[in-house]
Amino acid sequence: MHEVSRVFELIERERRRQENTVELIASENFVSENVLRAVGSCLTNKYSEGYPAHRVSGRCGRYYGGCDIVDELEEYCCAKWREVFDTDYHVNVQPHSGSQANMAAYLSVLRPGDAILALSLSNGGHLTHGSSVNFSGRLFDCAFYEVDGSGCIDYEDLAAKLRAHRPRLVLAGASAYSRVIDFARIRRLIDAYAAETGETAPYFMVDMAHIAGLVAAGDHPSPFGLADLITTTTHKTLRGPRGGMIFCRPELAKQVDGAVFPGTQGGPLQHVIAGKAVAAEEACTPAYREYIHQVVKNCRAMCEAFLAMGYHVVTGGTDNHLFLLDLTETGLTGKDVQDELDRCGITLNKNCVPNDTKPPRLTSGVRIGTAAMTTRGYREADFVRVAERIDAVLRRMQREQAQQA
Ligand code: DSN
Repeated sequence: MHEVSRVFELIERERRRQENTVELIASENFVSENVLRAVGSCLTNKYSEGYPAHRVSGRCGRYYGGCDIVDELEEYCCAKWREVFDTDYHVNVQPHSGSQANMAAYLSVLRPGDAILALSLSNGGHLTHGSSVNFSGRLFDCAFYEVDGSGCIDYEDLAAKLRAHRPRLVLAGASAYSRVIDFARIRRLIDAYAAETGETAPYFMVDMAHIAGLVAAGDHPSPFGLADLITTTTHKTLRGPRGGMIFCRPELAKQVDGAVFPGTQGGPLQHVIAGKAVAAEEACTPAYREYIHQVVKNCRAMCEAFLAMGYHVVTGGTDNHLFLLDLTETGLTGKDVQDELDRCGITLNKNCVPNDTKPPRLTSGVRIGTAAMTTRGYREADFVRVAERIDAVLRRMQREQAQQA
């Protein structure tokens, strides 16, 4: 009993922290009461390894009794997500996270040792896109395309590296990139490469975890119809519970399902699948589309405020829900700024900027996102005020640094 009270005391403290801080972490959001109810429901008690029996013909169904209701729930969740993205792609809603979704997506079409081409982590990519310290870099032979001098994806570098590395899978997607990713252009580059070499085209995978909400609302070009495999998390701009999903062309359905279970996971989390289904219901509403439009408008307004105050923003602006402040000229590290803003009630994260000379534990930049505070009702003027508050903190830090020198 004592331990239980301690846990709820900590949850209450975290609830108050979330309520009383300005949340600018680009990958976070605040879920609805209904998502919380679903995730905290009795579904957490249920084991359901396998898939609804009739889902993929020839598959085994579930390995446990009592699954009729969760079968219906999982089918419903899949149908709603297809509706959100207006797609006939197959979807698997069982991945426990974005990393698990990526792992299963890779293993559905690749063998260990196969080559992958992805955006480098230091230029906005993700740990699971081939970093040497991650399973992806250890299992696969990874090469990376980079950004150009303005910080935008260098599509010519991508084309050159396709030829140099002959990957079996090309990955697009990022966790710190503020511009539109031209999925159609990457598709064309892959097809041109295949036509030129006479080889089978590499698989095209998109990890749309950050921008999935924008894709759903029509604020970012869709990868559906272009990519073979699409992974996402459900908790960022999609504003659902923490988790992952994989979409794929129907002909890859059996491989993807097998790579999730039994390939990389055991029992699915049906309480989280229920939360994902609620998030999908919410994402189908006009109110959600309005919300995402506002996220993008807020981000642009805040970014322009920083530019007007003389700050350097990577790529010079933003098209989505986030941007990167390059602090190099201030002499401050991303870590010091993150820590100081934490003390001031503003939460964000340090982030590498292109060609960063500082190590990842320090960095020369911070990443700023508007999804969470837009959920809290912030509009353009509120974000401009937050930018001014951050500016005041950064100026004070610079003064203090100059006095210490
Ligand atoms: N760690 C997440 C982010 O903050 O972008 C991505 O998984």
